Amino acid sequence: MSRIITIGAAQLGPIQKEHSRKDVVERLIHLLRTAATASCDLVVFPELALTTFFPRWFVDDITETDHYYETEMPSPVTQPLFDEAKQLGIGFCLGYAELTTDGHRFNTQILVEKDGSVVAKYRKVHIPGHEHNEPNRPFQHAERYYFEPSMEGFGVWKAFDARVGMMICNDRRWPESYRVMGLQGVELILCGYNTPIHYVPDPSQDILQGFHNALVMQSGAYQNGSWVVGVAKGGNEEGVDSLGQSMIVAPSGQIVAQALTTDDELIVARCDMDWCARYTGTLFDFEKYRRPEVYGRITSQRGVIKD
Ligand code: CDT
Repeated sequence: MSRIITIGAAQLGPIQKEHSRKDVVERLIHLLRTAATASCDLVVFPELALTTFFPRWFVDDITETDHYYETEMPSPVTQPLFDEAKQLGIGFCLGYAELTTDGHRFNTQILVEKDGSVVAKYRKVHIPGHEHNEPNRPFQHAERYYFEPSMEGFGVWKAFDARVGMMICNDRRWPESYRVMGLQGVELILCGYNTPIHYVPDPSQDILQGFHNALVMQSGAYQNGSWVVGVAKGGNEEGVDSLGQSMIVAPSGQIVAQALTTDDELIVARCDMDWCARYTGTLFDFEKYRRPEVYGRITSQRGVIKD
C-alpha cells in the first residue's frame, strides 16, 4: 500500500523591509506555479512568510508594528494566493504574524486543503529570544515581546489523506513538540523557520546552525516515525544572514530533498505516508515500548532540579 503526497518545500529568500505584501504574494504564487509543474499536492512556506522578520527590531510602542500582523486570513492582499492554489488544486501551509480582534499577537501557521478550505491553525508554542530591548546586540531577537505563546499546544489534523501536524521554527529544537504529535499518530509535520546564523548569546554555535537544524528534524522524524518538512526564509535580510537548508525528512530520519541556495527555491519529494508505520509499528511501537510511568518529570517540571 502507499499513500503518496507530493510535497513542495517552498523556501524563500529574504524579504526586505521595503518589500510590499503584494510583492511577496507574487513570489509565493510563482513558487505555487512551479510546484504545479512538479505535480505537488501540498506546498509549505516558511514562518512569517509575508513580511521581513520584524522581531529583529525593538520598538517602545508595539502598535507601531501592527502593519506586520494579519488581522484576517485570507485578506484582500492574500486572497490571490488562496485563489491560485485552489485553481491549481494545491494545498498549502503558510506562516504569518496574527493580531486577533481582542488584541492578542501570535506567530501562526495555517494549513489549507486543495479545495481552498482552512483545515487547521497552529500558534507557536516555544517563543525564543528576549522580551526587552538589548541595545548591545548587533540585532534583536525580540519574539518574546512580539508574540505570546500558544496555550493550544500541538494538534494533529486529518488532511491530504494523512495525519498532519504543525510546528514553527524554535519548536523544532524541542523533542516534546514531536512527541506530543507522535502520540496523536502524526505522519507529516510541517515547520517553517527563520534562523539567523549568528546566535548572539553564544557565537560558537554559529558554525553549527546547519548541523543543529538537520539534527533536530532528522531525530524528530525518526523517533516519531513521521515525515518532517522544514522550510526556511534564508539569505541576507536587512543585514542579518539566515540559514537556508530547507529539507524534507523521511520517517527513517533520512533527508530526501534539501535546498541548495538561500533564495526562493522549491524542493520536491514524493512522500509515502505508509512508510510511517514501518517505524511506528516496529521499533517505535509506542503502545508496546514506551514507559510513561517513569516519564513524570517531563510534564510536572519545567527547569532542571538538582538534588
Ligand atoms: N524564529 C525562530 O524561532 N528562530 C530561532 C532562533 C534562535 S533563538 C534566538 C530558532 O530556533 O531557529
